[in-house]
Amino acid sequence: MTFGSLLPTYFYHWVSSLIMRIRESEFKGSLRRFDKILYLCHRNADPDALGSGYALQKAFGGDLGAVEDLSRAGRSLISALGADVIMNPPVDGYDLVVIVDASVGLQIGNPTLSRYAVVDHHLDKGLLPGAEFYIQRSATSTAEIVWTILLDSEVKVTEDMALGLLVGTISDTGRFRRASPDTLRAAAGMLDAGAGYDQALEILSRVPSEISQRIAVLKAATRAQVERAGDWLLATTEINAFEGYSAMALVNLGADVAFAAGKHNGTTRVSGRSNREAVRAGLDLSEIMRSVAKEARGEGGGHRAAAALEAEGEPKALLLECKKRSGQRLNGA
Ligand SMILES: [Mn+2]
Repeated sequence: MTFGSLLPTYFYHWVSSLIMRIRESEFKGSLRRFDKILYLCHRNADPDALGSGYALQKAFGGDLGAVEDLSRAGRSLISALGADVIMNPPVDGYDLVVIVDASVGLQIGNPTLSRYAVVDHHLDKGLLPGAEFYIQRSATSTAEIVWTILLDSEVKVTEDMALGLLVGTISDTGRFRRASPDTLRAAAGMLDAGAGYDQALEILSRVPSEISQRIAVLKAATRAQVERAGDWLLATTEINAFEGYSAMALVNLGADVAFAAGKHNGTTRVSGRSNREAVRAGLDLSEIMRSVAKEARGEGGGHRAAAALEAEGEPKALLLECKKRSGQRLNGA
């Protein structure tokens, strides 16, 4: 009988999880056993995941991949960096998969992984027990952990690597609202390495870059009608393209709730957006869109603060109905 078989399983897992946990300075050495490496980002990959994965890929070699899709800001970062991201990469084609910015299998689509590592700032246990090694500690972003890995490995950090990490840091800290002293020290290092703060903010900007989009949004604003319902400002507008952007722009200009409607091949599309205060007051645009659409032989849904519908009927009538129900909801009727 071996000594190991006398130990309860959970104790064995606890001990082995301690062994697998490594420091940032040990990351480079831990990769040495593996040839083909994939840095894998979670679903709807954000700038923290992609910027971190990109910097690791550039520093130590390998491929960068993501599951299902990229977030809007993630896409914007990838095009600024000119990075290649393999969507839904075949994980069994790699000797090691390094999961970046996630610790739970579901977030990476539960693939069957043979050998993998984790680098993350979320504190879920999920994937840790089966990992070859991992770095997991509380930090305001994974980018900060990766920054320390690069410094400890004495890697030459290029401008692009620093920019990716800076955008990740800015977006995960809510533009430094949740920054710690460590966050700001890391960000200063990224700036020293050549990342531009203005460029990082531009990558995260929600202002549409296409001229057609900007024209549509400006037209939507000049045509907007604003109504006051109690303490709430409700805006409606008609525009035959970029309804979602237009509604969002009206909220950014000061409306609590905004709806933009346009006609597309005989059906009308309405997009709605609201600010946080309206959601906190109980507004649920997905429910409003669903109910308005149902009465107009259409379909609607989405999220509480962002929803849309497509239905039969004139834009004006549908906008009026959306606005009326929002006002009633916000004023407790
Ligand atoms: Mn993150």
